[in-house]
Amino acid sequence: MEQGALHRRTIEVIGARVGLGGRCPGTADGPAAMRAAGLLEALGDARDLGDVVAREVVRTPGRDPGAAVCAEFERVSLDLRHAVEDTLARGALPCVLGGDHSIGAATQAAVGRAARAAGREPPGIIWIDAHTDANTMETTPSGNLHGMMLAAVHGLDVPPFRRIVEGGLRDPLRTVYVGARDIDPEEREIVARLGCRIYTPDEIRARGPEAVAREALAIAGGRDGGRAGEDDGGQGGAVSVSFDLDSLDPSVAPGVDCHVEGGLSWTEAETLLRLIGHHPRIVAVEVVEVNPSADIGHRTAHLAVRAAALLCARHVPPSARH
Ligand SMILES: [Mn+2]
Repeated sequence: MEQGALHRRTIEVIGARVGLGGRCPGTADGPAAMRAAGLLEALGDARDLGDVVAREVVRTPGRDPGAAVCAEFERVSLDLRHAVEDTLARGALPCVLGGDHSIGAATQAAVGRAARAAGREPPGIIWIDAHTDANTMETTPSGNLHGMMLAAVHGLDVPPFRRIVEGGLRDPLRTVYVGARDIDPEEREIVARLGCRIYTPDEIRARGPEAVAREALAIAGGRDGGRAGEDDGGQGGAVSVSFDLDSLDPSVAPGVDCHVEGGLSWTEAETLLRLIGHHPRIVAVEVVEVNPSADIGHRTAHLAVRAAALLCARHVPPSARH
C-alpha cells in the first residue's frame, strides 16, 4: 500500500434526492444513477449514509417557485446541511451527490459553519459548472433555485435560502468558477461585484487545465493576494469543490438538466479533477445535476462516478494545526 493511502480520511457518501430547484425533476434520480454506475466501488472504502429525500411538490410556473417548493426545499436542505456537518464533525470527507445544484447551498453552508465552529476561516470554493448560479430573486430569468444558491452563499439576500446559509457564508474572493459559459447579464454584474474569478472553457483551453487548476487552488486556498495561508505549510488553505456535470460539453455528458454548448472535454475535466482532488486540503466534494432521464447509455452517470473518485482519491487528512 502506498504511504498516502494509509492516511486517507474516511469518505462518507450523502445522496440528495432533490430536483425541486431545477428545470425538470429528473435530477432527483442522480444519486441512484451514480450508485448503479459503481460509485461505492470506485470510492473504495466509503460509507454510504443514504439519501436525504425531497417530497414531490408542484412548482409554480414563472419567476417565483412558490411557497410550497420553497418550504420543502428549506426542509430538505436543512436535513442535508445537518448531515454534512455531522460528517465534517466526524473528521470524514463528505461526498454529496445531487440532485440539482440548489443543494449546494446546504453543502457549502455546512462547510462554512463547521469551519467557524472550529474557530477557522471558512474554506474557499472551486465551482466547476457551465453556470455561475449567482442570480437573486430580483435578477433570475427562470425562477429556478439552482441558479441562485451561490448568491445566497456569498451573503446576498435570497429569501428561500436565508435559513439554509445562516452561519455558513463564504468569502466570494475565495470562490473560483471553472468552465462557466452561460451567465445571465445581471448575474455577470453580481459575480463581478462579488469579485469571484471565472475561468471560461476558452481560457482553460488557451492556458491548459494544469495551469488553471493550480491557479484556482491558489485563489480558493487563500494564497492569492496574501489572504489567509499563514498556517498552510505552503499548500494553501482548505477548499471545497462542487462539480456540475453540465461543465462538460453536452456531447460528452448528455444526461444533465441544462445543456450548454462549448463545454469541457472529458480529458480537460479529468486533468482538472485529478489535480484538484490531489490537493491535501479538500474538505468537501459535491457532484450534481446528473439527470438519468436525459442520459444516453448511462454515460453521464459513469462520468459522474469517475469525477467523484478523482475528487476524493488519495485524500490525506488536514494537519492537526488546522
Ligand atoms: Mn450548471
